[in-house]
Amino acid sequence: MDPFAPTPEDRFSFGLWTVGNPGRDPFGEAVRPVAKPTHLVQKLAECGAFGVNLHDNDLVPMGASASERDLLVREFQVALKDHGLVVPMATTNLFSHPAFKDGAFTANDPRVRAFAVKKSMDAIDLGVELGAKIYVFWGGREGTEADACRDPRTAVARMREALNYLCEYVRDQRYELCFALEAKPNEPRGDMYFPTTGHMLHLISTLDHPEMVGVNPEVAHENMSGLSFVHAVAQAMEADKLFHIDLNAQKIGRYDQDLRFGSEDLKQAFLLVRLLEGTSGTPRYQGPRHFDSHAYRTEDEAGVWEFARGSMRTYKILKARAQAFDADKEVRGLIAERKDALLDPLMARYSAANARALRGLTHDPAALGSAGLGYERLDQRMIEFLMGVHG
Ligand code: GLT
Ligand code: MN
Ligand code: MN
Repeated sequence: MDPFAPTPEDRFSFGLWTVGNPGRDPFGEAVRPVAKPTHLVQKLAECGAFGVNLHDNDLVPMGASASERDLLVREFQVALKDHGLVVPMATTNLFSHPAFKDGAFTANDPRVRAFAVKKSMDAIDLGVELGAKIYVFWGGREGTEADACRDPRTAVARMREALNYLCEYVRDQRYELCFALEAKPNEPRGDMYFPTTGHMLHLISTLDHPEMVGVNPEVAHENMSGLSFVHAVAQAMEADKLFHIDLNAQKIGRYDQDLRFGSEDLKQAFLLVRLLEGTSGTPRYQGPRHFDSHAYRTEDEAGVWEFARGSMRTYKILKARAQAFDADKEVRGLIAERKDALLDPLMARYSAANARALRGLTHDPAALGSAGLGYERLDQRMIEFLMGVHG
């Protein structure tokens, strides 16, 4: 049996908009036909994914009548059942329609904000009907080019107001649903509000129901800012706020590339999988492993499924490499946590007595600064595990 073949326990998911991406970009037309959602469900199941995620309009076009909507939803549900796929996450498209050109929840026109909240309530109903337990908010148009158009503090307040409103809606409906906020620094807007996962984490702490809301960090988005994605994810995990994750790849400083997971910066991808899978003994991330990326524009449909299989395969190979790395005796020795019977209790918490005792100690900064830490050795060993030399 292929040890890297995906299983439902891996919890791999793709968006309809990812494997359904026809390859359109700002400079060129679609290169692949637009596939039907039911076809994508069938093909994803064949590839070994467990879940499929969607925006409201990936399934139900804007302006569809109630009966058209119901028919599309029924067809989709039959396909899910026939092929054994679930919908772990759903989201609203609040960025494609011209109505959202000035933002959705933060737009200056109250009618746009009202429409965005109504569209979100409808999309939440749809997501819940399909079984989604996680609802993502990516504010694709929440930002500016002409920044004088509003005080940025107003944008923050409007975003909070909309999220509070929608949390109350979910509670009122007694839905079992949590929200995950996705940050991005720029593109499609010149500057976007809440540009990083850290910004989102703070916003969450100011909401009426912070317990319902977490984050959905995306590799490419944090990378676009030149920041460490692994650190952002770790901070979210430490705060129990990693509700969802968007896996892909990205070269730093470029446009949003949404490349196949692991196809760039393998070291970061390795450290990320190690963190998510808890191979060093830390708590494991329990949510879906969602791939928010698409096949190269050079590909036909066969290339799309090659891309999907490759994403999952790379994840599983990296997981095996991380397990081998963390089981290595030398590595364990190099990263073993040092305990200090005197200092640890003294430093655990401030008290006047502890501070006095700390002041009474003699420190030898020269000795502290002179010893090497062995991190060259550690990092090289990691690279060798990553390249498959050991384990
Ligand atoms: C869009 C965006 C992604 C978001 C999706 C969810 S839509 O493809 O680039 O990062 O996660 O709204
Ligand atoms: Mn994303
Ligand atoms: Mn992206």
